[in-house]
Amino acid sequence: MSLTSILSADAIDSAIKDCQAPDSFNYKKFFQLCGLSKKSPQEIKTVFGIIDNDGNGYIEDNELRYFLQSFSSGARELTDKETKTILAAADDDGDGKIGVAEFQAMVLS
Ligand SMILES: [Ca+2]
Ligand SMILES: [Ca+2]
Repeated sequence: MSLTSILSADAIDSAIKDCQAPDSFNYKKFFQLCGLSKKSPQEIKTVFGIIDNDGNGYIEDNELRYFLQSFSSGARELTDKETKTILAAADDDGDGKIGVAEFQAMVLS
């Protein structure tokens, strides 16, 4: 399963280009630009599974760092500040990682 089966390559491109500068990542804008915020909860779950690289059911710090690269292999890594911002926004139960329901809520927020 690849992301381009859910999102258009063009939309991913423009979402990645919009946050090329370090610390310019805005998750709301990114999910809108790449089209994910218009997808079904099931499709968002599939995308979650791609970002959850080790498949343990959570997106953790180290996977968040490579968040953009899950969408496009040539993209930059997220900065510490950016990963902390995403975690703070998504981690409702405060366990320091993002579960699938938390991810769906963040994307659809
Ligand atoms: Ca994981
Ligand atoms: Ca959590």
